[in-house]
Amino acid sequence: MNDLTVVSKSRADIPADPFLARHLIGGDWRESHDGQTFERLSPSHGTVVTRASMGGTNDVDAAIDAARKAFDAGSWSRISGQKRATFLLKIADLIDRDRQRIALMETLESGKPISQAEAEIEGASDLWRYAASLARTVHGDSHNSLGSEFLGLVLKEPVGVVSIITPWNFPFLIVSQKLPFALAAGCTAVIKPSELTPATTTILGELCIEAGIPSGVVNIVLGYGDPVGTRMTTDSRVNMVTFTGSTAVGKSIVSAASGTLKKVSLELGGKNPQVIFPDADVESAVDAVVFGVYFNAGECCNSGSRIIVHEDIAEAFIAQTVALSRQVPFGDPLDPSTQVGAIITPEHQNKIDTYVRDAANAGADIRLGGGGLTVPGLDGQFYQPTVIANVESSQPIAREEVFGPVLSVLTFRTIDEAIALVNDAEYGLSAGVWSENVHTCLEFARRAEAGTVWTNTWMDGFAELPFGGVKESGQGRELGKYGLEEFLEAKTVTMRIGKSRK
Ligand code: TXE
Repeated sequence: MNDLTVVSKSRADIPADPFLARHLIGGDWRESHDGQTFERLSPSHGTVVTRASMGGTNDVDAAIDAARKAFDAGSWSRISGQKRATFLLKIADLIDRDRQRIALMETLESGKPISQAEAEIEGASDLWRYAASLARTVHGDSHNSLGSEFLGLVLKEPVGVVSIITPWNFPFLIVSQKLPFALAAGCTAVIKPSELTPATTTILGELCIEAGIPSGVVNIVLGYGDPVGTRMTTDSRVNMVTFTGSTAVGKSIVSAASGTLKKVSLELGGKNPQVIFPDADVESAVDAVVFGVYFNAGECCNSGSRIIVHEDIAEAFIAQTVALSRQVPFGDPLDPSTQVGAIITPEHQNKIDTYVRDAANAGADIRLGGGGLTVPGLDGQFYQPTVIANVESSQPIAREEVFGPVLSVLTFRTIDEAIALVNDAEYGLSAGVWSENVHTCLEFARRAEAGTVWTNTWMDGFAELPFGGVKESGQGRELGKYGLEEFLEAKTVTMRIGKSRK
């Protein structure tokens, strides 16, 4: 069992009845047109925790229709930023009020530790507050250097109806990285959460209604990528799709949306490197590496799963990482001490294990973990914290998103070699550098192909700072003023002063 710190105590927090999730369409809670439903089993406790309406094309069509009508009527798009901000602030307060209920459902559906779910909900309400502040900043430019006969105005207008498609790893946070920014811009929305985690987005819909958001501004359709997601990307009444999920589905969304040339914003996967130079504060680096790879059981686009450590300190670094990994409380997600919870589905657990087996067969050296584990008293899937050394950059475990608590370790000798390894990747979401030399950090930050570079830290995020990737990690940015800009179009108004003499 590798001497892991296993938390097996199961608490009796699971509600007796499953959460009932329905579609939110035009301000009404609706069953599916054809009455179909689906269930979500808790990945840690094996009980049905949610029963949800399963959307079909009729349901999506109705939701898009409601969002389109609300946008065109101007009940949201044409009110002042100050009024929109008031609604967003109210929703933030309601999220705070209900944070325990939301966090519990997030944990029950996703298997993440309850402490991490609580932090996620807190982070989400902060995003709603930040987006409220942006709602009052929407403005364009004026150009009075066009000669005395002309004045130019650039107006910023809402894109229109936005389809929001989200994954299961941070359901509440990710919808909050998109929806409040779209609303701040004046857009209306149709949202589809992952079929694995429909509950907390439904709760968010309840809070939007309670806050008094006009009917049709926020719509939710539950169900699968096909047909719900595909319809949301092809319908001509939708102006933009914002998606977080796998690179494969991201690519299919780009081609599906191209039929109507919708704007598409994508936050996709990552295989994020952290380079540890010999002059690094190794204790802090080990601490951050262990946090960065096991957080959310590694089911995290920002997982720091690819360590590139200088060969002089590699063995000591690996030994310390393994020792600290053994102490990470792992098991029952409902226990407040747990830091690594369950894996989202049995299929995903198998996928993680296949990556690890294949790496071992290719000669990599498993220093810790390397398999699933039954946690006493629980009925779900758990994967042991795993550390793998002697990994080559060409191997799938070093290039592909494992999305599990699995750390791959590579080594380097020179900064050029380290940066070549960092950039030898299809992905480009985030990268990290550990060194006490500011010149090394800055050189790394300039040369790493990534949307975010962390220096001497990992995974700190702020509402003010943009987030997104380059290469196959996506396009567009969330958060910060850039997150608002995604949902705005520039309109040029050219005004002639005096009579036209053409
Ligand atoms: O994601 P999908 P999955 C990565 C991670 C993971 C892998 C698979 O590597 O192992 O993706 O996860 C909806 N048109 N990430 O299968 O399928 C789907 O219903 C429109 C990275 O769960 O991409 C869900 O709502 N929508 C990641 C959402 O897309 C479609 C987060 C994401 O599902 C669709 C999650 C279609 N054709 C997984 N097909 C990150 N960036 O953090 C599916 N969907």
